[in-house]
Amino acid sequence: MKILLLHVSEGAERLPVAPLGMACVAVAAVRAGHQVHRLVLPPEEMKARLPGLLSRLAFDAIGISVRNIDDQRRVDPVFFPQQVRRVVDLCRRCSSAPLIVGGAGFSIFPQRILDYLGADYGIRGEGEVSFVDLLDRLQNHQPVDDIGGLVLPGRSTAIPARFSDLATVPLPRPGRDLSLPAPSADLWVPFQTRRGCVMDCSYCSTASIEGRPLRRRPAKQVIANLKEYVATGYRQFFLVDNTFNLPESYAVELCETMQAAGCSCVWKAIVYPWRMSERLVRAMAGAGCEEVSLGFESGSPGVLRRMNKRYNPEDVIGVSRLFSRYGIKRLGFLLLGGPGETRDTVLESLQFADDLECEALKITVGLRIYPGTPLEGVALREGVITAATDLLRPTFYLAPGLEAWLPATVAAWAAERPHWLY
Ligand code: B12
Repeated sequence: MKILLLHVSEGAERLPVAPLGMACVAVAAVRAGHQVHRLVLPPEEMKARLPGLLSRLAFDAIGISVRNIDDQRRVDPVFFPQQVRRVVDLCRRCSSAPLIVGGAGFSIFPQRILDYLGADYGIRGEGEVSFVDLLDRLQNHQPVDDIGGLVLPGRSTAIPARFSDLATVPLPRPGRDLSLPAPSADLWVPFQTRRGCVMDCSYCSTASIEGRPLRRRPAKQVIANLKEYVATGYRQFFLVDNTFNLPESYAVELCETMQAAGCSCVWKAIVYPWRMSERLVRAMAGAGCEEVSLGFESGSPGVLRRMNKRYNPEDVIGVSRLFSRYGIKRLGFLLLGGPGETRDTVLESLQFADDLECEALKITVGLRIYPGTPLEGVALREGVITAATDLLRPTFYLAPGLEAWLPATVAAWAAERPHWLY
């Protein structure tokens, strides 16, 4: 089949990231024998170029990747599906091909987005196997109803998402599968070594995107793929795994194999500040890790418990010191205003973050409420939302009594600390 894959990017002015999710789906479709065209453009350019492409080439199916719903800003958030809906409208005007939607943002709100966009099919969770399965069945005029993760318009029961053994899922290669700008100091190529997250942080949407069971890619495949990027000039990677350090045995194996293979690359990773040994941190430094996103979120034991975090502030201090000792920069994260937050716990967290002396700190005020999370339950019980609230529209939890005080207090602390981002 002749397939078009679309990803509406956010333009250069925002934080640009390469469309890894779409590339994963593209490489799977190509391997299955389909002919795949890809278009990754900001909204205005998409509007200008898509109609011409659709009239020149008759596509048999169009896939649309919906990565982001919003920018998670409580005040004046950007709502991205609006831009995607315009793209859907253009497709409808210029083509009769079925429209198939997937992606991280889509998987959080599958039915709602499918209906909002007016697309024909949706695939929740991993795209590789189910997308190809759907294409094959459409081509052969077979029923599609039992495809893993399939979402259909107006259908209330969704089929469970499919989660594969990653060893069997093809990896995108640079250029051919994942189009990237020329290498530069600002470009951090997204790279994934595992999927799933066994943690259950009260506000997190990851389970609906990647599922809970952790699936790892064999270290040998990871290294071989990294080397393909390095050979084409890309040496900086952003490891998009939710928690690079879990499980620790796999993280150590990856780092030691990378170092032994002489990958000559540098990378950043996201870590969960819990159960990190010196052996792992040493191995990360040896394998080229330059910076970690240290999502400690709070310095208050009570608030951490309400977030379902497994660590306490002492664990964070220990982990942070280890990174500092091995020369790995720490980008700390604070998430303020969740259930149980008070003025005292906010001040405790700000002081805690200050004492950690991370090289940079990102502060978010208010927690985005995602469906199916414990946070949604709290928000319902406290009357912050009702059963009728449309959570697709950026909706935030902010503990009572902090509305004006919290943003002003954070702004005042950040004003005196140029390495704090707020
Ligand atoms: C790593 C990460 C980042 C890194 C990216 C680094 C880099 N160089 O790429 C950084 C920190 C920079 C970042 C930034 C942002 N991020 Co982010 N990020 C993630 C994270 C943890 C992983 C994303 C990833 O690359 N996954 C790996 C790829 C392979 O998976 P995937 O994209 O989901 O694709 C699979 C499926 O979705 C599906 N699929 C994808 N496309 C398609 C298409 C079709 C047709 C089909 C059928 C299937 C399909 O198949 C793919 C393969 O299985 C996710 C959370 C998560 N667990 O997904 C959040 C996440 C995607 N980010 C999110 C957000 C909000 C953002 C920001 C807007 C934050 C901000 N305020 O700036 C920016 C946006 C940047 C941008 N320009 O897009 C949200 C999106 C939800 C929302 N509320 O909008 C998420 C879900 C986190 C969350 N809060 O829940 N992010």
